[in-house]
Amino acid sequence: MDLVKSIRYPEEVYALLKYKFGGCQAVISKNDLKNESPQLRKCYEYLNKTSRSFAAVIQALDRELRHAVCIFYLVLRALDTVEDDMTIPLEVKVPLLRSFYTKLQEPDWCFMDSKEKDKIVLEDFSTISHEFRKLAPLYQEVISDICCKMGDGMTVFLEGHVDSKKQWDEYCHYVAGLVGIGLSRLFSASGLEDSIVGQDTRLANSMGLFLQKTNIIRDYLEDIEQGREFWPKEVWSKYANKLSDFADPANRRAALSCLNDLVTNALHHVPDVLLYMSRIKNQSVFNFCAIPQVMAIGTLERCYNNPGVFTGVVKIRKGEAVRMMMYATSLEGVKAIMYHFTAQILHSIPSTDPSQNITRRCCHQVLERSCTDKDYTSSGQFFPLYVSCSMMLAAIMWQYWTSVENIYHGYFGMES
Ligand code: IN0
Repeated sequence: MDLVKSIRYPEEVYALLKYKFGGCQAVISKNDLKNESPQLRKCYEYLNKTSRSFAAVIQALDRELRHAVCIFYLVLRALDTVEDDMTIPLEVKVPLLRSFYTKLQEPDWCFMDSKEKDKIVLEDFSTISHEFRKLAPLYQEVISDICCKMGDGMTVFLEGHVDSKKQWDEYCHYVAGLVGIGLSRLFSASGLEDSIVGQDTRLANSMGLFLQKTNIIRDYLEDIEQGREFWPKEVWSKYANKLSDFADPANRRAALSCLNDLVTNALHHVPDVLLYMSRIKNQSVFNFCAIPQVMAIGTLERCYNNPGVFTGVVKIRKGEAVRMMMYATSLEGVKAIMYHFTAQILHSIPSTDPSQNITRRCCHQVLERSCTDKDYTSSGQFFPLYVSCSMMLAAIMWQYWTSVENIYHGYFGMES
């Protein structure tokens, strides 16, 4: 199906085929777990269960970092699962979030009352905490400190709404900025990156804020349906009386104005992201950091001025994602991607948009910082009909091949 969706985009078809036929190894190498303990293997199993695509990027990290980041990710996923679970009463949830970091030191601690899809990380927390205690003390300190701060911060926003823009930054700092700060400290502690990467918390925070703000913008409908309001009131109240009004097609223009206002807010983090990326020296760390950031700018561009945000899920095509991932392996590549999507936003600013001047100014700032000789622009060429038909045939064979492969894996649990 992915190939069919990209059929009109030659560069994406090429990227998908190249990726399938071994190109993925250039970005994501296989992690050999044969010699690792059963508990650590279980942790990687949970990692793959909770996030298939991101798990691959974690496993491609150089050895000294891979396990620490895997455990960090699972511990964060456990904390996040507690925060998200609306079936846990507040009298249980608040003390649990606050004391969560102490559970890392309790060999038998687990939590069996969650109803969330990733509840396994809480139910088998003892396996994760066992591996946590085997990490180098420096890594343990970073993970524990971040969990302590994040758990505290999460309790401030349990009512599920955000008022001012300052509060928006604060909420995103707790759930994502702290992740960036923790990861950066792990990178420096591993010796793979200079100490400045771990010390410059402002830049590390911006890395997380850019990702989380993009998620919040994209997830408008899903959050509204679950009674959560993560779009800041200070912004949406300029355009509506209630945040949920944007879901009504009668308020389309106001909804788009608010959306564009928030996309502009998120875009302001891009210069920090580029500066952070320019300091990363290790190739595996670079890919690990760059992939989510380029996905975010792609998603943000897709969301800009798009009514689809208020009616469903706005997503980038798999072909587009793979193409970006393969391009984002150097600073010049990341700059080219940022430049491309920012230029696209600049060209689609409506002449009636209330934030148009700020958006234009911000886009120009990003374009200035991301100027490079490399070009990510697609050729814009479409295939002739006979080529499209051949591609379609190839796509059908691909689908057939993938389903056979899936059945094979289902039976034998083999990796391709
Ligand atoms: C992440 C981040 C992440 C990766 C690399 C560097 C980072 C620096 C600062 C902050 C976060 C950083 O990346 C993941 C990406 C991810 O999970 N993508 C999903 C797709 C999606 O749409 O959710 C996937 O399945 O591929 C991320 O989003 N978060 C995250 C969580 C833990 C860690 Cl260790 C790293 C979540 C969040 C809230 C943005 C921090």
